[in-house]
Amino acid sequence: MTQSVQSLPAVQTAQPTDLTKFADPLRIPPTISPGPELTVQLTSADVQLHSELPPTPMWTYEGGFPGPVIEVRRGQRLRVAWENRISTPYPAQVGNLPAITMPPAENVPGIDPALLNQPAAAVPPWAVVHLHGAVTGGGHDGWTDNAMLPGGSQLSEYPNDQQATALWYHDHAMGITRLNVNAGLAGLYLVRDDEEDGLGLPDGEFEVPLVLCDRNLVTAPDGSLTGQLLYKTVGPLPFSGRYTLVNGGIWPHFDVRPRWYRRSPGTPRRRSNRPTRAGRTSSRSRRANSSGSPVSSPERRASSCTTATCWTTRTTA
Ligand SMILES: [Cu+2]
Repeated sequence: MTQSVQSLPAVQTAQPTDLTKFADPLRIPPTISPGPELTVQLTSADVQLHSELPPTPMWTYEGGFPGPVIEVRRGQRLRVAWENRISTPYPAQVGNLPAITMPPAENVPGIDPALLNQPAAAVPPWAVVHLHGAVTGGGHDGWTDNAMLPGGSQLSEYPNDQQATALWYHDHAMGITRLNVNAGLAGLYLVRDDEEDGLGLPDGEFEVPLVLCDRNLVTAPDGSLTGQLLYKTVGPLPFSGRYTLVNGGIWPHFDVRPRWYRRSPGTPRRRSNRPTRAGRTSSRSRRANSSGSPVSSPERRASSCTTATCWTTRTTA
């Protein structure tokens, strides 16, 4: 890992047919405001990540990527039955590159079939749901060994007795968490409370849930994108993919009005699959946005408001 950048071997950097940036509108995942009990099914689904791509086979919560936003009040005890109804093999290709290159080859779509990790791609739909950041009992925490195969269910009770916050639920299965989250098993979970209500933050259509992540894609022999996900890493390094997704769409745009908005971000973060909470729009986040790679600090507890000046937005009257 002490190799200098200059000494790294060069790689083929020509991009195959690529996708038009900001062509598709931002999707907003549905919000569920449950009563005391809720059933969420893990299902196989084809998801349209970009209008120029064929649908992408994924493992999802309730057929969407990200899954539905689950919204509760502080102190609202919620029992969730997470039902594994996944019916397809692992939907992504998995491969590992032997060496670090510059520019990073793991960001390039496609992979040499000789580098595919066939055992990894053959993982069964063995899943367990963890509500990241929730104050909950150990028996309901989605421990990594307590995974379920298709036909099984996980029953978890969440007291939600904690400050208003944006959490995320995601897969947590021992040894394959990264693969399962990459396949689409992630969603937002919002805890509301009276203190938050009193802040007068933008709400309704002006509070926008944002789930940020990146992914890579498989290519056909002619270089075109097939739509299938590609989990390609180099050595022991974390995943990093070429395509930035917001709410399950690659490089979307968002039409806004010239006023304050509140973001409710959380995410399978691009490198570590950790969640984020963005603070006020900062020079750092603006720089990140202008490079096309939004990266936020993990698990910040600040409120998050921004004016409609971000590059992903288009102002309308
Ligand atoms: Cu987590």
